[in-house]
Amino acid sequence: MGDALISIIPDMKRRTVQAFVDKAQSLDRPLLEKRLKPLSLVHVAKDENGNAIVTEREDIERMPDKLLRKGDRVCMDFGDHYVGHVTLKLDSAGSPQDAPAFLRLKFAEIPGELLDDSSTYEGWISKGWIQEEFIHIDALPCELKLPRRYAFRYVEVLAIDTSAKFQVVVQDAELTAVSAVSLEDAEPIQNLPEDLQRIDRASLKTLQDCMQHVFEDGPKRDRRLWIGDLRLQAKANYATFRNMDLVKRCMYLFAGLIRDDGKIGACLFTEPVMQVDDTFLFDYSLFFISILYDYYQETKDLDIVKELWPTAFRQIELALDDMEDGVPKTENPMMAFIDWKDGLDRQAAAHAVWIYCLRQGEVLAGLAGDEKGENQVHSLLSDAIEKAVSCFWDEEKGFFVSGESRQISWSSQAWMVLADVWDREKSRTLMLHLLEENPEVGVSTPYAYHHVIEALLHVGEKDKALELLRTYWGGMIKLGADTFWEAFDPEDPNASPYGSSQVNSFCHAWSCTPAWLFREYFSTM
Ligand code: RAM
Repeated sequence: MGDALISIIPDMKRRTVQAFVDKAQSLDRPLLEKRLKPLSLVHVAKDENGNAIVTEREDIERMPDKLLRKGDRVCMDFGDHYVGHVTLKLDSAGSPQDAPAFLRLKFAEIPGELLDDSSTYEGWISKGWIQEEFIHIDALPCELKLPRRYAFRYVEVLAIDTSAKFQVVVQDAELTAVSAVSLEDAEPIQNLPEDLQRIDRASLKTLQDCMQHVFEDGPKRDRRLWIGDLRLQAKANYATFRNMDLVKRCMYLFAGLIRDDGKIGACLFTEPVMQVDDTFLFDYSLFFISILYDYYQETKDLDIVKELWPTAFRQIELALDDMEDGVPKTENPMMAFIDWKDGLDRQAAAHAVWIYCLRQGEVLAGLAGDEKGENQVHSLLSDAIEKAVSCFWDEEKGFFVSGESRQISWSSQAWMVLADVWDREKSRTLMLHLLEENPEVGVSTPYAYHHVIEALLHVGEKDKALELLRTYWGGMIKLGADTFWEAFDPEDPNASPYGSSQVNSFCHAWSCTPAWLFREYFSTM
């Protein structure tokens, strides 16, 4: 299990900048709704490699003929991943219903979740995330309108018990799927080979299903706005759906819901009340700068830069509290996020994020006409670049090293390349050296893989980038993914940052980036 990210600050003081929250609220739009029915009934079992697969399909018309006795089940397949609200039409058959029908409902993004046993769950985040309901129904027939919103493709109804006298029948099911965008809104891409088209489709679906009233990280879990995810989603959205208002809304939410000293949180809640979480991450707070910078590059909206630059600049000032002698402090191993990789030393990568964001901050300060801020950022940047070399570069090894253990990791190299610490040629050599040496501390999420691939593209290594993208995201497709997962280790199908893959999200925002990379770098294949 990796490092847990649990932050509890009981006396944290929050500040609301009402004007920003009001703007965010004015940008909230009703979601698009689509009504759908299940397409077939399925049976799921493990194949010889231990992967859960659909082994049998039946016509959905046969569902009302299935009379469920104790221990019987039906599993509906909606044909694709969706996010939405479900209503089941249930009935009874046989003699009068002389006892409550006791049912278990499971909602699964991938077949594997149907075979999971939630009673064995022992991860470090809440079991409440497992999409499973235990329900007693006193009187059949009934229309069961489920109160939660689910993210799923499959719905299983198991009759835990009926009685010797009656059986349960699932007559029908209906889903109202919701999203801020429709797949048809996405900028199409031509000439992609078949396997990449499939990756593109799943990336778009992932992004679509995460775009709700905010950019959610995952519609199964955590169903909230995380800034590191937002940064990648916004970029992918610019290349595809181009829903600018949703990005703008999320920026105003982060700027409007802050710690009392102006610090932006790692994530925020919009329900039941709007509030910033008491979790802060060095890289995530700084990414506010990056999101504003990218938004400006897309829209050339100078007004919002002027309006939000002070909030962005404050992140730079406050980041200094987490630094010592010009580099990020190391006492808290989860001070920055970077990746879930077990044992990852995050210091060097965090320092690189600092440089990356300072570069963008310098541009924003100039655009906002903040000369003093621009000078300050400029001098911080020169110092940071110098420190990157003096504290983290190991000339002999030809790698950036991190922390006291002088750890060599993939993420440290990728981020230092993205931060342009070296010129392009030297960065290219570094990336090739990384692929060749393949240091042990690799990457464990599509989030971190993305940054390695972006670093390869940044130094012009398109073929190598594509190869990695193809095998990694293609690996999920081979395992039947309709949408891309939060965590994927090709060597270990059960990998999870949380101690159990039962709570993993299989439609996760930060995995949607191939749709952007294809359009930006590979549109003329
Ligand atoms: C998890 C979520 C989210 C991510 C944070 C750091 O809770 O997966 O996407 O941004 O961790």
